Amino acid sequence: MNTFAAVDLGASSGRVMVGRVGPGSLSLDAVNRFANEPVRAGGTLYWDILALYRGVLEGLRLAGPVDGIGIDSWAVDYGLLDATGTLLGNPVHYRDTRTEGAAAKVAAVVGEDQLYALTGLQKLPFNTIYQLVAAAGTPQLEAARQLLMIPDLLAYWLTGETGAEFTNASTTQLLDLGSGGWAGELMTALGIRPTLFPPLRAPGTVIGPVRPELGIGTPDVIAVGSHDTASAVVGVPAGGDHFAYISCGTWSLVGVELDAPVLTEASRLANFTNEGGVDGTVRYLRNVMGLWPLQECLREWGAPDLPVLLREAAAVPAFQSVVDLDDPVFLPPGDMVARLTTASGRSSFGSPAAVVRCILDSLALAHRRAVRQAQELSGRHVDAVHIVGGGARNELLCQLTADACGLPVLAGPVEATALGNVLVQARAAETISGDLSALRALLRETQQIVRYEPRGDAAAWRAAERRLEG
Ligand code: ADP
Ligand code: LRH
Repeated sequence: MNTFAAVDLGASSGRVMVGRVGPGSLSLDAVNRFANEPVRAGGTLYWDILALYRGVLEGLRLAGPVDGIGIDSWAVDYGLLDATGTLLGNPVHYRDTRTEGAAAKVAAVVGEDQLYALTGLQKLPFNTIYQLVAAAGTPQLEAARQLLMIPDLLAYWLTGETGAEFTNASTTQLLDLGSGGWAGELMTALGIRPTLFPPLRAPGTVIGPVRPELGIGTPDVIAVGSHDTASAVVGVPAGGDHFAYISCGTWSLVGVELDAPVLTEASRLANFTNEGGVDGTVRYLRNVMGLWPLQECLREWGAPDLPVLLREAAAVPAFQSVVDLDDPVFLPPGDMVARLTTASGRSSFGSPAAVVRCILDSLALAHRRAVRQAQELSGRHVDAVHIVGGGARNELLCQLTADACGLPVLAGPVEATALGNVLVQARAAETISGDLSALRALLRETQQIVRYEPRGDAAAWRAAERRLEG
């Protein structure tokens, strides 16, 4: 039996978890959970990276002696280091508006079809490529000597070692899908210095021991699927390959796992992405707005009790309002109820429960569309949908997703990301062995999974979808 610490930073909260792993056994306990609260200062939205690092250090202290540490976080964001290795300012939040207009600047240099052929990535306004183009010419970027993605930055502070873990690097839109290396020519064409990017490292490689002066022992930090969604997909307890997954938290990442990318024009136009997965897999998926609108409404309402609100929402009649959650109007923080009201065409929702019902009906519809498109575009037929992440606790959403997709939903684990993180460490440390299907078999043996059968109201979902496309 070995013990591994998983540092998992989501957009809504961070946590340090301890996984105990042996052949045939796997358990996970939270040792520290902390809020992830972005800060707006001087008109820019930042991550509070030092508060997150403090939460990580406290968690690692509480975890006690471990055999390894793995770090994952949300994608696309980065910190810049100067020539002395000092962080140049706070990392900017991907929901900051600085990237407005950056996509047009990139498109003037490289066509969107060319960019898709090279990188395989969906066009999200906040991809690292657009953030760097938006930051061009700033003194900060001029002074930068190294760019580290968020998990790589934390690993650097823990070990002194720099590098770029592959799965998260694949979300920058600066990685060449064909060669698997940095797309140097693309960077140069866009005025981004290729020397900013450290060498790539694969999940499962040892980054280095923790620096003794941190006072938490000297366990190895091990590269995992450091993009949280890559670790979440490892943590999907599926048998076989005929499954779709929804990694459901702040975002819903909806897709299938493939051996090779899909780079067709139809795929590009549907905005499906080919992100790098663990063990050379491709995470063929689409970003759906997820529980972000709900999180923002809860913030606006002063954090009411979510389970109570969800029970009330379950009693609200279905489809009173549906909105297109793919609309970028929902991306920035603030005024979420007003934006939902406008999009719904109503003058008001009447109650928070009605707002929540609108979000969940709409999210289930978006899940339905993405699961269907993932199958059509990839040719992979699926016979079940796995929901992992915090959204797996939302019974109403799981049931609505089963109904909308006309497929069974298997919900859980809630902490799939931390489990995927722990499993990749445990395999690297040779505590366990096997391919992804062996790791998933261990999850099925040890983790609680709740099954939701689709209820037979397919016509109502088709009608709601038509109303939305309308
Ligand atoms: P992220 O990694 O993006 O921060 P998580 O996977 O931690 O997100 O999921 C957070 C979401 O989980 C919240 O937005 C909330 O909607 C949902 N959630 C958390 N607790 C509950 C609960 N008790 N019942 C239903 N949903 C919950
Ligand atoms: C989910 C996630 C997602 C990215 C987004 C920025 O936490 O990593 O996969 O697209 O954050």
